[in-house]
Amino acid sequence: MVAPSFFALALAGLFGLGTGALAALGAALLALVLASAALWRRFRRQAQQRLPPAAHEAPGATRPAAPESEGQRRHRAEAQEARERASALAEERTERSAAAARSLDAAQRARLEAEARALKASEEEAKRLAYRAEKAAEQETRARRATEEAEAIGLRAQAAEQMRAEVARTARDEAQARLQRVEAEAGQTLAAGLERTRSQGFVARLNAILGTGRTVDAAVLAELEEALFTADIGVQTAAKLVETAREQAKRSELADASRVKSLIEAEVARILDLPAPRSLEGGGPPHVVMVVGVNGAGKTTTIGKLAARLTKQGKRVVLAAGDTFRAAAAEQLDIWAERAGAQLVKGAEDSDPGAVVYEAVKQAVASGADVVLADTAGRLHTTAPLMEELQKIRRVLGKALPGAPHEVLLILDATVGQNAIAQAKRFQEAVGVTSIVLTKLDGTAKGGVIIGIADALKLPVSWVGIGEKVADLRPFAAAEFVKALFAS
Ligand SMILES: Nc1nc2c(ncn2[C@@H]2O[C@H](COP(=O)(O)OP(=O)(O)O)[C@@H](O)[C@H]2O)c(=O)[nH]1
Ligand SMILES: [Mg+2]
Repeated sequence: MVAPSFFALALAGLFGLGTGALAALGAALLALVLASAALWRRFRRQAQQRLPPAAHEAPGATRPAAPESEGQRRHRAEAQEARERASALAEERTERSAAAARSLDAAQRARLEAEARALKASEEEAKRLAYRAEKAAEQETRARRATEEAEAIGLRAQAAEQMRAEVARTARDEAQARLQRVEAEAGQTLAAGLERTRSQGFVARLNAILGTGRTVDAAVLAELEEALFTADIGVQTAAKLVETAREQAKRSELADASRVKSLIEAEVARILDLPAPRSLEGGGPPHVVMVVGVNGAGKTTTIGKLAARLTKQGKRVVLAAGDTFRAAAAEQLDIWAERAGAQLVKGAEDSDPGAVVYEAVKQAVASGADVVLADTAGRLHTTAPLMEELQKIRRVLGKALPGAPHEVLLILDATVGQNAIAQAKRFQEAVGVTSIVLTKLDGTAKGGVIIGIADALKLPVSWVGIGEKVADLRPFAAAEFVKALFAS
């Protein structure tokens, strides 16, 4: 558009046109531009109307009508022929009637009139024939349309069926992949998970003192006492173990260090071997588990691991997102639920955790689930309100299902060492813990704390966490644990 304007200006300059003529030229150019824009729009509209129908439309919806069948064509031709005959007969009849009217001879008039009547009858007959042929053609059209419609419905049903099969196949594949993912996560061995406690913690010190083939004399006993008291097993327990060693030293003049070591090992095994209730089964159904512990101890992770374990066994699991203080907590649980194939019940952020766990138990009862795992908040554990909150949740669970919770799992982070013993005391007093899950044993040398907890609180350990994978949550067995811990 710029180029023609320049061109016009140049022309005007060249021929010395006046400003009036220049304005007229500009207006003409503008009109030309507007007209071509309108033409272009019309062309585009027409082109769009000519576009073929979209490919995603339902099958049958855009199918063109099928060409006429042989029968339809024959009936239409018959009708046409009969109509033409009728009109020829009508013409002829009109002529006869006119001739009859003109005739002066009575006999001739009577004959002509009779002929006109006969023609009328034939004409009527031809019209009836035309009508019947048309009707037959029409019926055939309707029948064909019905067949086509039925075919289209069939096609649509077939497409819907294919879609359903595809969705089911995808869901099955996803479930399979999820299972394989969970199975692929083999986890580490117990001994490897306890490596740091064994090589840097109290076992290492024990080995340093008793593993050298020394005779256990007063000096060795003093060393042992110091090592055990500064370990993470708690004062009471340390004293008990030192006493075991001293007894042995007293009994034989030349107490063998390895003998003392195995005595201590046996004593640890005895302390840890508490009668533990069966975990994750026995109550309900559904068996309701309330999971408690301070923030970051590993509650949500442990719930996820337990859920994955249970669903793998074919159990149906409901997770209750009872930690409503942290927005991310429900999300974290959501991911685990998805991964494990468990059902998640959650509320809005800051909603009443009691309401969430109540709803979860009710849904689990209604759907016939096997286990409910209820997550709880762990913040402000040193102030009364959290403990009161947990007591309330406990009561609410009992209201939702008499006898629930059937299990209260206390999650303790092994890395906090002796602090875990104090935590266990508080939770035990407030909500009555049935057993302990000791997490993060893999990341700490303070694994000895498990002995202190079992000894001081007589609380059994049901599970231990030795890593982030599903398989890294192990059912606790005292003998196996002690063997892995003291293995050299
Ligand atoms: N290494 C290791 N990390 C763990 C274990 N259990 C939990 N964790 C991690 O500890 C952190 C806190 O866990 P979370 O479940 O969110 O704690 P919650 O606040 O008690 O729910 C997460 O990063 C977990 O992955 C374990 O046995 N070993
Ligand atoms: Mg959590």
